[in-house]
Amino acid sequence: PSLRYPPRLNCVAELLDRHVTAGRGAHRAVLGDTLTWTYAQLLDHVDRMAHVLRDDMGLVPGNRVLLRGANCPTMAAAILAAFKAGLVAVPTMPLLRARELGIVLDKARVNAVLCARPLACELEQVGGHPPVVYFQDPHTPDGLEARMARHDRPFAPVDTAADDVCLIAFTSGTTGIPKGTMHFHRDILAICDCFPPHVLGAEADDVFIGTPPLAFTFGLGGLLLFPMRVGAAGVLLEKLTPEGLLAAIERFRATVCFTAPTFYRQMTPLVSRYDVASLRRCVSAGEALPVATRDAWRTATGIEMIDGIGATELLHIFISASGADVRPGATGKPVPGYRACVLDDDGHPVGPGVVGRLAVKGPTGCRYLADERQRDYVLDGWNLTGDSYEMDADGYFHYRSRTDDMIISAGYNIAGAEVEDALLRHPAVAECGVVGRADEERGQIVEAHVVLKPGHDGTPEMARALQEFVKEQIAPYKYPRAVRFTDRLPRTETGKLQRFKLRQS
Ligand code: 3UK
Repeated sequence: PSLRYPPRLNCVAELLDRHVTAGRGAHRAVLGDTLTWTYAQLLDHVDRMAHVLRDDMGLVPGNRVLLRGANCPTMAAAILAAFKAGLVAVPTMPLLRARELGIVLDKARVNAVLCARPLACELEQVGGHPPVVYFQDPHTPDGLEARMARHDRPFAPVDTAADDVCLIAFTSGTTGIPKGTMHFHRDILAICDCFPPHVLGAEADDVFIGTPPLAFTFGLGGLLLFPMRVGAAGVLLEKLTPEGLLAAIERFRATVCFTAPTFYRQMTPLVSRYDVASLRRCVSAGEALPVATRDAWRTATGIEMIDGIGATELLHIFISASGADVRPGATGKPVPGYRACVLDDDGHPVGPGVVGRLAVKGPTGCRYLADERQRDYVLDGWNLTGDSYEMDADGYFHYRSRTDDMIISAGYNIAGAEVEDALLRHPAVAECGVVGRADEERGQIVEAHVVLKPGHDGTPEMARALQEFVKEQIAPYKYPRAVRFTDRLPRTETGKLQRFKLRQS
């Protein structure tokens, strides 16, 4: 891909204004539960909001504005308005608690907040927070909607540099406190010019849909930036259930879906009740995609899923399957524009068939806020994502585990994902998570936490059956010596298994 951008660049001019200027203003841009905005209408909302941010709230380029809201067209417009006004958007996950919000406000040195009224409560518990304007609050005279009504002039994109920061994205943090990562205007376009054209073949008549919040860069790219880059439409819905997403795919005739493996698993048994024939591409990210999940989805829909590994630090997906080039069990190959290799503990590249640390280089990269461990993530311009990977002889990259989640039992390295993959093939298993539990004799033992499908009981016989089942499929020493049944697994808002909680349970 050509990733050359002019030195002065405001990404919103390219993603939004350009379409209206080129006569595509009447094309649908964002689709919500109750409202649809064309590109022209989205532009109008973004410009009014940008005026509020600058003229009413007195924000100047470089200021940081924290954004809080569930996925909806207004939240999308708020992010774009911040970019357009030369501000730094700091979107936050809707479920963040007051304590975490306080950390984000503090770390990102936020100057002002735009917050959806239904999410006001946690914010109000943070002492000394910056000034707030609420949206989804049409009857309050100083709410965002009332303020927007008073501005009807166009807003010219602020003349930002291509490498001015426009976004601080916080990691979802499966452990510990959230880390802030900075991204530039050109990064926003670069992710749109790598994955979507090469892997999705995205075009203007596509309709993108999915679950990840806009505050998670998986959702920001997949549901807003990618469709806008090609003049397509993005569906933004709050709090989707598996049934809700299937119904929405049918209702909006969605063509490209973005969600996490667990959500695909939950949708699979329900698919036949909906018409999802419009779907063309299904992207899975956030954690490894088990072969059993891929197979079940293909059987139910006829669609070969696209697995992609992305990271907040790199903004979006950098290794994935591409079109028909899918190797089940592998994530795929570097997305055009990116390079990847596997390193040993001393930082030297290893050859095919050897497990090591994944390193990635490309147009986007990790820039933590000043106080973070930049040195741990970036080495010589290579990003170390914290994942253990293995490349095969054909150049496909196979995920093994998070580097610090590798289970070491009686001297063997065991990747939890491989055991999970085996368990998920069993007809009684709905969800599972495999972790290492401290063991006096073996150092660690493999422990499986299993959610059974309805109609199955977590009896000792079932536990033994699952153990035997795993032994038949993978090297027997990897079988879970402990099996615990549970009703649900601890997951983040982005669908990631919280392994540390399983280890503590
Ligand atoms: C893990 C995967 C195996 C991996 C993300 C797409 O997940 C995203 O960002 P986060 O910062 O987490 C990054 C870490 O998550 N991971 C993600 N995808 C996969 N592991 N297979 C996968 N397909 O450990 C990675 O280092 O929350 C995903 C786009 C944007 C994103 N921010």
